[in-house]
Amino acid sequence: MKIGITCYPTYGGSGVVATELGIELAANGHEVHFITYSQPFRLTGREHGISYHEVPVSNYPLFEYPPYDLALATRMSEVAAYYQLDLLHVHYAIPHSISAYLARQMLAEKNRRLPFVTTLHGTDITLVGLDHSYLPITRFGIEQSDGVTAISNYLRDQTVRQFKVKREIEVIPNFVNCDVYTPLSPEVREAGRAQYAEPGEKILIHLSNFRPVKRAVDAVEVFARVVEHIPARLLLVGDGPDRSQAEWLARRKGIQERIHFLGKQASVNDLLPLADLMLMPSELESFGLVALEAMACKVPSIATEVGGIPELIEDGVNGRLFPVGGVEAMAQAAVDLLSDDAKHAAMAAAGRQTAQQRYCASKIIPLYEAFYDRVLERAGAGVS
Ligand code: GMT
Repeated sequence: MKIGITCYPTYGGSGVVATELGIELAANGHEVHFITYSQPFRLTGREHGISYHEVPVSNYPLFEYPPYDLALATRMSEVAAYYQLDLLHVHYAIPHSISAYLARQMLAEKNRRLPFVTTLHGTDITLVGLDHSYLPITRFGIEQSDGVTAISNYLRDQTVRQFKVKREIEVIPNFVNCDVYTPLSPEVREAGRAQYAEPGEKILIHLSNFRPVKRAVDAVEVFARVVEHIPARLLLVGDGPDRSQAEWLARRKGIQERIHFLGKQASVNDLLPLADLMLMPSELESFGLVALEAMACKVPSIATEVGGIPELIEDGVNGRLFPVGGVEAMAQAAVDLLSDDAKHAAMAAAGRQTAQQRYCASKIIPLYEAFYDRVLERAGAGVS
């Protein structure tokens, strides 16, 4: 198939999923065209079977707000026509499903069909879509899509309940390439850990876009309690609005020397397996992709019992779950786990098993391919 993919290409889970999906689809022989405002950060631009088409947004003095959605729709329709795309797959409902809808209408004028699939990721529904000004258009984008998927049962149920959406939404969970996200050999791991920690110290990691919903500050709170009992370091990966508050708290607690702020990182498959524990204290996660990536690397998570996380993490088996803000309990659990090698090893192994058995790319990508087939069949478009 020839598939156009649109996503937010910068830091964020939906962009990561969209990019990894494109990489996997290209590896399966499909032709993939990314149509985004900048190159997705996990792409090098030289991957076989993948092309990147930038969306230029003109800015005239008259435009106080440059019309990105329209520029995107135009580029989508151009790329679809030039490269004979079979379908578009947009990640994150707003504004991508609306731009895709416009592109589909533009091509229909020329008697060309361009079905589009929308994948819902989370904040497009739970935050943005529920903002009153965006709700009707988000619902419209969902209803008009030729196929809709959600990344967890939680998100599907929320969408149906909050948006009163009538159409069918298929759950296709997020995935991880278990060959890329995998434990390192002991030698490589030790060498990598030595960059950040002294021998005998534990390494905790938090990875996010540092938006308030991620509660990165709670990760620092948990870590501050852990280091009272165990020699440890914290890797904070990513950047965003709450980073300076996290830095300020680290200094106030006098633990700044123990925390490495690594900023945005293009690839994390070499960082995650260096850690002993992932901290994901989010206010809400529709899925919690970083926890899955960590699990595949045999790094258990201390996470919150919210949204779709319980679909991924079974408390006490392949990770630990706590109420939002429960930093004392999270720290206690972290100390328990880091002090008990056998318990830690069992949880790490269970996490890897969960990733392999339920979320490996090799299991999930065929679900997308089958979904595309059904959408194309319904749209009567035929695959070129
Ligand atoms: O909140 C984010 O990190 C960004 C957001 C996105 O769409 O870019 O993430 C959502 O999608 C991820 C990938 O599907 C999920 O793993 C996250 O759980 C989800 N975030 C929330 O629901 C808050």
